[in-house]
Amino acid sequence: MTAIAISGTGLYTPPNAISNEELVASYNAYVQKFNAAHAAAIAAGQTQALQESSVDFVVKASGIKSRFVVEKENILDPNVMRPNIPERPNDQISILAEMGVTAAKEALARAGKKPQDIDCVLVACSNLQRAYPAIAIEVQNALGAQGFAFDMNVACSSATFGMQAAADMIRGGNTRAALVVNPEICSGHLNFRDRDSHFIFGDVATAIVLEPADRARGPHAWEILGTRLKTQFSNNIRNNFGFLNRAAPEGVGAPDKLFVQEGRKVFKEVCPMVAELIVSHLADEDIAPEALSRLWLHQANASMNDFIARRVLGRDLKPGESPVILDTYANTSSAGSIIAFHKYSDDLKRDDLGVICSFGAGYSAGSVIVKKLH
Ligand code: CO8
Repeated sequence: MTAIAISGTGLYTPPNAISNEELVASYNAYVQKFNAAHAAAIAAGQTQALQESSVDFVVKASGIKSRFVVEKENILDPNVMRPNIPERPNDQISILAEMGVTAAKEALARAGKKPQDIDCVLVACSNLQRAYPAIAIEVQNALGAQGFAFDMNVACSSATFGMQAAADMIRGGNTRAALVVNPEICSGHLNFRDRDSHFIFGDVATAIVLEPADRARGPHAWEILGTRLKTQFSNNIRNNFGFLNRAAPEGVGAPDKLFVQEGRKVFKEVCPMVAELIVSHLADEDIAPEALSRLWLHQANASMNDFIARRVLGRDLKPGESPVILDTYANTSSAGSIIAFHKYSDDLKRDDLGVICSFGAGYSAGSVIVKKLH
C-alpha cells in the first residue's frame, strides 16, 4: 500500500485578539442593561434576571485566555454582540476562501510544492459560509490548483476526516497530491449572549498538504502510519441553522440556529470515547503509547485534553507532550489540533511518533498516527 505523508501545514491567524477581560466586560454590560430594562418584570418574577460572566470561571473551566477573530468591534459592542462581516460581491473572493488560501500558500511553501502539483482540494470545516458553489472550488481556482475540489463538514473532526479522505484518494490513484483546508469563522455561529458558551470559540484557518511519502522530501514531512475515524450520534452539540429555516419562519433567529451544547455531558461522554479510540488505534498499529513523543489534541478544553492524554499515556504528562494553543486561540473547531501540530512539531526528530486527534459534534473523533520522515 502506498505510504502517504503530510508534507507541510499552514496557518492563518486573524489580526484581532479579544481577551477574556474584554469579552466578559462586554457580556456583563449586556447583562446589566438587560436587567435594568426588565427590572419590573424581574421583580414580579415574570422574567429571570441574567447572571454575569466571569474571567476566573472561563480560565478555570476551559483554559481559554483569549481568542482571535475576523472582526472585533461589533462582537464587543453590547448592543450588537456579533461580528460585522459585510457581504462581498460575487466577483470578489469570499472571506472563507481568502483565509483558506492564505493558510494553503504557507502549507504549499513548507511542503516545497506549487499549486499545480495539487489536484484535489478539500475544504473541511464546521462553518461553511454558503451552500454552493463549494468554497473548495473557489480555493482551487484562487490557487490555480488542478483536478477537483469539494467541501465537507464533520464539525470539529473535519480536518482528520479530510486527511483520511485525501490519503485514501491518493492511495486509490485518484489524485497525486491533496490539500485539506480548514477555515473556521466560529464567531459567525457563536451566541455571544449565551453565558455558558460566549467565551468558547475563535476564528482561524489551517491547511495541510498530503502526498505519497516517497515524494515528501521537505523538512516538515510526517508519514501517516494510520488513520481511524469514529462517529456516534448525539444532540449534545448542535446547530439547527440551515436552508429549511425559511420554510419554518417561527424558528428564524432562535438560539438553536447558533451553536448550542450541553458542555458537561459532552465532557463526560467524549473524553472516554476519544481515549479509547487512540488507545485501540495505537494497539492495532502495534505502537506502545510510551513510544509517542507528542499528542496534538483537539483544542476545546484544557482539562479534557489532560484527561485524554493521561488515559492514553497511563501517567501524568511531561511538559510539552500535549501542546496547548487554546489559551490564545480558544476552540477553533477543526483547526485546533492542526494549529498545535503546525506550531509544535518541527523540534521533533526523524522517526519520532505522534498522534493528531480531533473530536467534537456528531459526536465525531479522528486519530492520525504520524512518524517524522527526515
Ligand atoms: N461565568 C461564570 N459562571 C458560569 C459561566 C460563566 N460564563 N457559565 C456557566 N457558569 C456557571 C454555571 O451556571 C454553573 O453554576 P452552578 O454550578 O451554580 O449551576 C457553573 O458555572 C458550572 O457550569 P458548567 O457545568 O456548565 O461548567 P463546566 O465546568 O462544565 O465548563 C465548559 C463549561 C467549558 C463548556 C465545559 O463543559 C466544556 O468545555 N465542555 C466540553 C465542550 C466541548 O468540547 N465541546 C465541543 C464543541 S465544539 C465542536 O464540536 C464544533 C462545533 C462547531 C463549531 C461552532 C462554532 C461556533
